[in-house]
Amino acid sequence: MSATPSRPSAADVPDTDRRRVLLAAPRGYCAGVDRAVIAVEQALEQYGAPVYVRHEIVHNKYVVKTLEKKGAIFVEETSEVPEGEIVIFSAHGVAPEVHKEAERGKLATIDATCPLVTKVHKEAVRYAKEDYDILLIGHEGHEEVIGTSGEAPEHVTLVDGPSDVENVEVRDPEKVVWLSQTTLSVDETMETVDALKGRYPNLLSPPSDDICYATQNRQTAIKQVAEEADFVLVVGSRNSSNSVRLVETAIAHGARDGRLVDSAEEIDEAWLDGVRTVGLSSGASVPEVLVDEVLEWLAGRGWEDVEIVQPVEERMQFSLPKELRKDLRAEAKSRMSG
Ligand code: 0K2
Ligand code: SF4
Repeated sequence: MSATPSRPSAADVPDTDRRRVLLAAPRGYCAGVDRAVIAVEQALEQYGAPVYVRHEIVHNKYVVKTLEKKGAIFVEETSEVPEGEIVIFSAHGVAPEVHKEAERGKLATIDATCPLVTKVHKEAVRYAKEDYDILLIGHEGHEEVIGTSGEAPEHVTLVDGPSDVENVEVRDPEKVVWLSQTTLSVDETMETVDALKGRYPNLLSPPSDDICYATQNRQTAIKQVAEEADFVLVVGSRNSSNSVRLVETAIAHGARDGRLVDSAEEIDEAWLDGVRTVGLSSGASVPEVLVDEVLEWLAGRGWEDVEIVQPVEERMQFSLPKELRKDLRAEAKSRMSG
């Protein structure tokens, strides 16, 4: 008598063959992004369209498009904003010169710079006053680095990763401090700092971490996910430093591969050939709706089983920019007549 082969039921599928998603937490919006996006929405409600925003309020295509539909106009320079209008500065911060330009252009401003970026600006001002050479670890051309450097251009030298350390020159090796962009890889930054300390043993460190809590927490979570994930998807835009860092961190911590996608539409099914466990996270500028769409996309292809991996709790909140409590239209008009 020959045995009839029976199809395995779900309960028979060995754990190692299960298709599952490891969903990192915390992920998505941080307190600084939430505050900046709400600031634009509230300005539109309070003053009506248009409201100008200098630079992408946060580095996310979907957020920018959604706010554009509501009446926000994104520009790269304050000189593009008509006299007497309202302009919002992005979460990444601006150099003092930009505030002066806005004043010269008779603009009313709302500063949506994240308070944790402002903290780094203040550190730059303080160390410049004490005549330190400031080694700012960050990515060349990134909006935040441009803003922070602008606080003390004559004191700041940009250090773009460990390989840039050999190019650094300082006036006095005994009077050097390092600061950093808030959205870097924690591990790579420590490598850069170690290399700098090799050259300047008395290098001073910032009084508290410049890489912010949100960047650190998202990297901690993706590291844990990457230990078990074959493949990692990170939702975020290409110009979002913290989002790009999440893919790199995942690959450095065990994921075989990983990709950054703006939305579910960009996922290529071929990436998931032979993949059992997909890791999923999103950058600090990414609304949760985009993660939900990726989860739906995965569920439709057999990855229905979702486990949350949350090594750290997060509860930070910031109050809205104080300028939203004033009548800015009236203020701008009086500037024009004054
Ligand atoms: O990660 P990035 O600094 O490129 O910026 P976003 O993607 O907009 O994330 C928010 C961070 C803004 C300031 O730190
Ligand atoms: Fe602020 Fe950090 Fe968010 Fe940047 S990533 S906006 S520094 S909380």
